[in-house]
Amino acid sequence: DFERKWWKEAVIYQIYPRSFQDSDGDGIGDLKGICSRLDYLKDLGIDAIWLSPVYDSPNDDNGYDIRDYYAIMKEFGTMEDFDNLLEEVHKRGMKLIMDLVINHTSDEHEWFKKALEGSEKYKDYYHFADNKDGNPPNNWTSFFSGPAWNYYDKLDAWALHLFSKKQMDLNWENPDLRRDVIAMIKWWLDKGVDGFRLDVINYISKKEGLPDGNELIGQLMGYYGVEHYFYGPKLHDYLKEIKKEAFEPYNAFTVGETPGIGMEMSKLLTAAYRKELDMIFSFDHLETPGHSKFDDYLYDLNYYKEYMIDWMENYYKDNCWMSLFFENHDNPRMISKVNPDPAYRKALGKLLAMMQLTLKGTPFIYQGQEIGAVNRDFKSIDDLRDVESINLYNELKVSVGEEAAFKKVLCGSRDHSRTPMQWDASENAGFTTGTPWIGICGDYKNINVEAELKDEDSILNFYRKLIRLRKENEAFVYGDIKILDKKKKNVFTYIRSSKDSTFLIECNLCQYPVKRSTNKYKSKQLILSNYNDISDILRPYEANLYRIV
Ligand code: ISL
Repeated sequence: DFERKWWKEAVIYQIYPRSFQDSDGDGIGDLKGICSRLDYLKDLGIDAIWLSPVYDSPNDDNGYDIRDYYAIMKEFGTMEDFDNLLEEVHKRGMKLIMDLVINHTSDEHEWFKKALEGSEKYKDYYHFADNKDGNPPNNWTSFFSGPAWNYYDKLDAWALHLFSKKQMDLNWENPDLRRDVIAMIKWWLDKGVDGFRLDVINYISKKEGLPDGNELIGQLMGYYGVEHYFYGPKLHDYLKEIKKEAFEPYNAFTVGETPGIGMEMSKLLTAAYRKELDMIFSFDHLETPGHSKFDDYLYDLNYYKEYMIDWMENYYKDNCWMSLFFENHDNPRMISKVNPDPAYRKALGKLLAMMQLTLKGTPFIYQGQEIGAVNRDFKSIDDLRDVESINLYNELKVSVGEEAAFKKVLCGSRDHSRTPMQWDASENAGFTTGTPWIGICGDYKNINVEAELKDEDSILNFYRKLIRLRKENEAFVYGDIKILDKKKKNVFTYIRSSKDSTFLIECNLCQYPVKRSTNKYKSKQLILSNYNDISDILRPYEANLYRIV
């Protein structure tokens, strides 16, 4: 039996503010724009909104490089706009979750500027190391290409950045830094925000002395040093401290972004009695084994099934609660990863919705996912904006040439999911009256919110129906889950049940017809399907939801 919590029952929607809705014609989404779309989200059935960072930032990594935690990015509006947004969200009975980027700050943050001016106090807020022989202090590499160290002439010292050259890692060993971060979190909680998504929170504790990364691990992963910080020695201590000092007194919700953590460590981060985080994002289901994000391959949903069986059966045992997601602002669109053939877009988009909203856990829908958005047809590197993509391109082109480099970058570029939200068929898809900061997807005339709302059979309306069903039936939230025919390839069948109802879900995970295995359940009533009728075989990506009567 699970303790009831609003965030277990909620359907959460991620907004990437830069690309959601522009209100002033500068081509960049903003807070007023978000405000104008709240009724759409409420109507969809959304309970809580997670906003990617809206703090003041020079935008080297679109707001994940924060210059001032106490100010709003000027392109997005003012603090007044933020307060107004929060009020409007609450008025509609929804909750607002902020992004908390506390592994690093921008190099333009005043702490870092003071450090560069020579302040010993603020140098200790970051990982500075004196220059010894002209080489970086260790072999760690950045996730966004090249070494993880910048050299600063004036100080004759190096400073650590796991991400871009302008995202400087904070030194969590320093109690003053922790005190300042906690005060900042409380400042936002005092405003009334309901919770946080904690950016790469599992990276905050680094192994003492910052030793060299293992050569083999580095080669295998493509990054050096990860083993010294992805699950650092003081991670649990720091999380317990923030929870006790900031989150708990406000009853604030937290979801940690924790790449590479695996199930057992996830349990240690989220088991309720440990008082660290409420949920985490585990990413291992986003690529099939042996593949990474920039590989050119198609995702086999049988792996998703395998992964989910494991988590459904083993994670919940220890009183943990799972987040369910296919997309976010760091990944290409899931439909395109599984099958880019447009003939399957609709069935596949609905199949993904079916699994995400009927498996056990809290669904996070990423903007555009609900209308079945697909990857962009970028034509050249000039169309891309993301620092990760551009750095990778520049690194790769030296060895493989421009064309091959661009092709590889396109496989995994984060820009696929960062193009503007497609609201209608008007110019610029209703996103802006100006020139969008990144090109609009060419398919917006067909794939947009207005058209999908009108079409009873659309992916969007499928989401709406599923969300409603989830709200009306506790079986989908707190109910048990039992997976059937685990070994049967290409079908994913499971039962959700609570005291008062039992549902059967059957999915075909591939583009070919497969034999159905649910005929033994005689007295069932079809509630929702991505096909119009029932046939004796399961058609490509067919997904059916029945009530067992
Ligand atoms: O997308 C990735 C690289 O291919 C991931 O490694 C990603 O960088 C990682 O999951 C951390 O993501 C978060 O922190 C980054 C930021 O760029 C991402 O947008 C954010 O979600 C640094 O703040």
